[in-house]
Amino acid sequence: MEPSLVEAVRSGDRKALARAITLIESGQPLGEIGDRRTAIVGITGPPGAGKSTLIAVLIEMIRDKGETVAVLAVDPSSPLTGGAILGDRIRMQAHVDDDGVFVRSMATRGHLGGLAEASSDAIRLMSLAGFDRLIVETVGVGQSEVEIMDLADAVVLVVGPSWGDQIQADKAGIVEIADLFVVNKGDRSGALDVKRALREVADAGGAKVLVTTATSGDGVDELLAAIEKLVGI
Ligand SMILES: Nc1nc2c(ncn2[C@@H]2O[C@H](COP(=O)(O)OP(=O)(O)OP(=O)(O)O)[C@@H](O)[C@H]2O)c(=O)[nH]1
Ligand SMILES: [Mg+2]
Repeated sequence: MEPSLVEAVRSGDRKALARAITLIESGQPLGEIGDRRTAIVGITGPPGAGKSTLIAVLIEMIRDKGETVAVLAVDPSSPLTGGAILGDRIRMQAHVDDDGVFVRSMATRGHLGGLAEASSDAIRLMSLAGFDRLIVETVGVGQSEVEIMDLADAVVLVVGPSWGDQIQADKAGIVEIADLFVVNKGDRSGALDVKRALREVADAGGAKVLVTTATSGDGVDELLAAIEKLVGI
C-alpha cells in the first residue's frame, strides 16, 4: 500500500483509515507496516451469542473513561440470527458523530485473498491508527476465526446459554485459544450450566468464565476489567 496513505493512518487520520480498509477489501495487499500500536482484543463466538450487543456496551464504558476505541466486525450479522450489524447498534447509541469511536464492518466471504488475510491486514492497519482500544468481532467457531484470532493479544469467546453440548465438539479449537470465556444472555435459563461446562475446559489454562447480560449491561464492567487485565493496563 502507498506509504503516504499508511503514514496518514499512523498520524490518526480517520478518513485515510477508512480509505485504506476499502483498498484492502478490494484486494490490495498491505505489505510491511511496522509494529502495531494498540493491543488487539478479539471477541468471537457462535452466531447470535450477543457479541455485538456486548461490544456496544463496552464502547459506552470505554468512552465514559475518556478513551478512544476502534472496532472491526468481520463478516458481521448472521442472517440466521437477525442480529443487527454492529454499526447500527452504535448509531442507535448516538456515537455516529463521536470521533473517539471508529466502527467498521468487513464482509469478506468469497474474498480473493481469503477471509483471514484481508481481515488480518485491516486489523494490523487499525492497530497502527493510535486508538486506545481495538476490538475485533468475528462470527462463528471455524478455522477462519481461529486464524484471525491468532493475531489478537487477548481472545474472548462469547457463547449463549444453549452452547453446552458444543464445547466438547469444538473441532476448530476456538475454546483452546480463548483467554476469557463469557456466557452471555445470563437472563436466560441454562447460562449457569454452560458456565459450569466451560469451567472444566477453562481451568486448565487458567482462563476466567464470566456471565453477562448484554441487554441490561449486567456483568459487562467485570468483562471490561478482565479484558484490561489481559492486555495489561
Ligand atoms: N435475552 C437476551 N438477549 C440478548 C442478550 N444479548 C444479546 N441479545 C439478543 O440476541 C440477539 C443477537 O445479538 P447480537 O449482539 O446481534 O449477537 P451477535 O453475536 O453479534 O450475532 P452475529 O453477529 O449475528 O453472530 C439480539 O436480538 C440481541 O438483542 C442478552 O444478554 N439477553
Ligand atoms: Mg454481531
